[in-house]
Amino acid sequence: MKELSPLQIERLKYQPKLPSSLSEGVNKLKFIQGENTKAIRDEEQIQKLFQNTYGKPIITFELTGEENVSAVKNVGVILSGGQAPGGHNVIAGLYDALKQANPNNKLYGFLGGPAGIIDGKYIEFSGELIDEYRNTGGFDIIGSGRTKLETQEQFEKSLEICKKLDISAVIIIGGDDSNTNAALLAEWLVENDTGIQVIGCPKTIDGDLKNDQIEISFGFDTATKTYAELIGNIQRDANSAKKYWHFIKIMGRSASHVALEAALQTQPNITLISEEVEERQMSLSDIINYMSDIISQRAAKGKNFGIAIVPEGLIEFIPEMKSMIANLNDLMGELEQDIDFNNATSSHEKFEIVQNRLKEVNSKVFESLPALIKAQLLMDRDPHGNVQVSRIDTEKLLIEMIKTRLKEMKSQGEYVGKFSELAHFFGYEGRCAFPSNFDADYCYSLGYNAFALINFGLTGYLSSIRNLTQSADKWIAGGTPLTMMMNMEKRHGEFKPVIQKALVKLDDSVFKKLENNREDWALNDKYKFPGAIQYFGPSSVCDLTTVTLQLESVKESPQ
Ligand code: FBP
Repeated sequence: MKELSPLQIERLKYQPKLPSSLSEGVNKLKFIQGENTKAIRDEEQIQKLFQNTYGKPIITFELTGEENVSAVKNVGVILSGGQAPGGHNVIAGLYDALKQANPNNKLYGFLGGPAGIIDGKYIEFSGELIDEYRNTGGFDIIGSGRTKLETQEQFEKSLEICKKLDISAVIIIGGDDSNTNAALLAEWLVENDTGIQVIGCPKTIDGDLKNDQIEISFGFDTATKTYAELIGNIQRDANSAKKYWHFIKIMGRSASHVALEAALQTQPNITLISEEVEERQMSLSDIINYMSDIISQRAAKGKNFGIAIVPEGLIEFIPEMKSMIANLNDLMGELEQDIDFNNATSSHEKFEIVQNRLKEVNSKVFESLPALIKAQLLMDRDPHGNVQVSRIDTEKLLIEMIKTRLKEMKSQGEYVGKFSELAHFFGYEGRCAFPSNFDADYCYSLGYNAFALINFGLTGYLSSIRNLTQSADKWIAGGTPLTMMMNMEKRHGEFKPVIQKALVKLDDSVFKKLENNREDWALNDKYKFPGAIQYFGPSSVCDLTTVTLQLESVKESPQ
């Protein structure tokens, strides 16, 4: 018998809230069809690749007085990609809706991510198992993985296991890459006349799976609140001891939504935003100068301490780095086959081979980096071809370069302070936290709604719950066609259909809020202390959504 903490015991009892349209179960729903949709870009190519699932209408559910009878439907679910708080509630919502529709329905969980459906590894969920995981963080109920589901052979194997278990729908809970997989699988299953449906659920702490229809991916709320709590605590410590500069790298593979949200909640001295660095074409030395100037201005006021937030994906947005990493990514495949590279006995030898094979301009950039960063850049890519930025110590790179710059400034009489630094990385600390009330409710609703989409025979849709800054009863449930979010992008050297990542927009109110305040926050200590996520207490604290969602829902310029 597992021992539970007092909070675990209390959270198991929490009853997540549902939109009022879903509150009477899935048998009393009707769906309203919007207009047919188009891909966000490259319409023609996407339409050609998704001939059966392209261009479907947006769906909204409404309550109806009539009761529909649901046929028996077995469903399989996959957790895909990085953990995000609330995944277990998606499964709980799905399970409850499925059993409510017809107690003979069965829910299967594929183990270890998409690999589970390919390898035929699964469990059947029971009510007891689901009850153990309600409102808990993590994906440990069935595990997750990053296998890319895209080949004919993988699809055939998936079909085989679905047939064996009499599964008529598969739910893929994942981010942009995983939902791209969902779209491909949905298309293949229709093309092959299998009758099996595929529905996606928008997951990722990164917050970059969003658009007009998907206001936010789940997990962003809890993860950012967790990081903001930790940053706030560090700010108090820094402001008490007044002796350290804390450099905090914040998770979020490409987009800086997580760093931006955490910064808006805590008001640190420096916040870098990768998208701004790219748009303003800031070189690494521009960034170092910007940060060193703030450090020096604070030192002139006697403040040899501060907080700097660094988004995890920064390195890929610095123009000279971006070009070098793209060149390196293309080279990685060749290097895997390269005898000299594979036989090299020291890192130094490997670096030399890489330098010789990169284009001259990129080679110089690579050469200028510390050995630690060079080695990290040469680590394996993930199955989708992404550099694993969570494993690159960008914050340490910045610290080393700032130290050199401050020395220079000191020698020229431009800096009078003392620089003692500490590096942190907040990522894994937030991905499996107990979901906030928002994420617990949102995820449960996403799962519940996913079954409603299945029940109406839909496929190639993302479960969508909108109007999220309102109370849960006013949330709008429905479905967004996956092809609507797609465009063509280069992956592993080839153009492929993918769901477009939503990056931070510099003309948006969320970034403007930082931009309008950052000078003040840099020199005057305006630290905010959000504290721990509250699960019980006033709704103004417990059910509060993120600053990002609030600002995006208002769409007017903030102060
Ligand atoms: P997803 O896009 O799969 O949700 O993953 C998000 C993320 O947490 C990123 O922020 C991070 O860069 C990456 O996963 C880390 O990957 P891993 O879990 O494989 O270490």
